[in-house]
Amino acid sequence: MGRAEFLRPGMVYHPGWFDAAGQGELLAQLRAAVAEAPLFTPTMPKTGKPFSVAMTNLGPLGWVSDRQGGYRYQSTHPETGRPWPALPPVLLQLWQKVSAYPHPPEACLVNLYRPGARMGLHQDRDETDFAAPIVSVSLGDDALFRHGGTTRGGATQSLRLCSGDVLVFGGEARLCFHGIDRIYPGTSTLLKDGGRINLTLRRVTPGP
Ligand code: MD3
Ligand code: FE
Repeated sequence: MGRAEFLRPGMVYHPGWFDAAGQGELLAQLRAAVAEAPLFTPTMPKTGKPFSVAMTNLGPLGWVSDRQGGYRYQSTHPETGRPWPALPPVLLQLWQKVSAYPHPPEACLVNLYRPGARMGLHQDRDETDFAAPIVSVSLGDDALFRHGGTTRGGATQSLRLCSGDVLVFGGEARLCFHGIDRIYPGTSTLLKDGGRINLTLRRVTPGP
């Protein structure tokens, strides 16, 4: 586990938070969860254009998007109609250690990037609680992550994320523009078919 670095106000980087054994345990738990809540391909509101990233969720709420309903959180999987699997203790413990927030996360969005997948610059604003941070975990192949300020079109900085890295976005970084420009195939052996998984732990509603 490396030292924490502050990359912009509210944004804390913990390189190598999870070692190889910790990454393997997390991946085994994710595989079990994906067996219950299969990956789905969200589509854009209005246009119905598919995302290049496949997704699923863990926890009481999950983020989904489709042409008809747009971006939203809901308690059930959009295809199976079943509740999302529980958040594993290791992720609840991570949140307790790095978030400085008194209530647990309600959602863990799981993003799977196969080679060529990307995520354009965006803000995360579908939650009603912006006081809580968002905590991200990277697994698998390296990725080029880009982050900027809270207005579109401002200067951005890039950071190459590696398997096991953790990022925390609180304060003014909670509403920063961010995205994934590219995946570097073959840079990790964690996923047998390659690719990258990103987890984001989120508080969706204000705490009780
Ligand atoms: C900064 N995911 O799921 S993780 C997302 O790697 C998302 O899959 C990217 O953007 C990924 O919404 C980036 C880093 C991240 C995630 C959420 C944030 C940075 C954030 C929310 C607010 C501010
Ligand atoms: Fe995001």
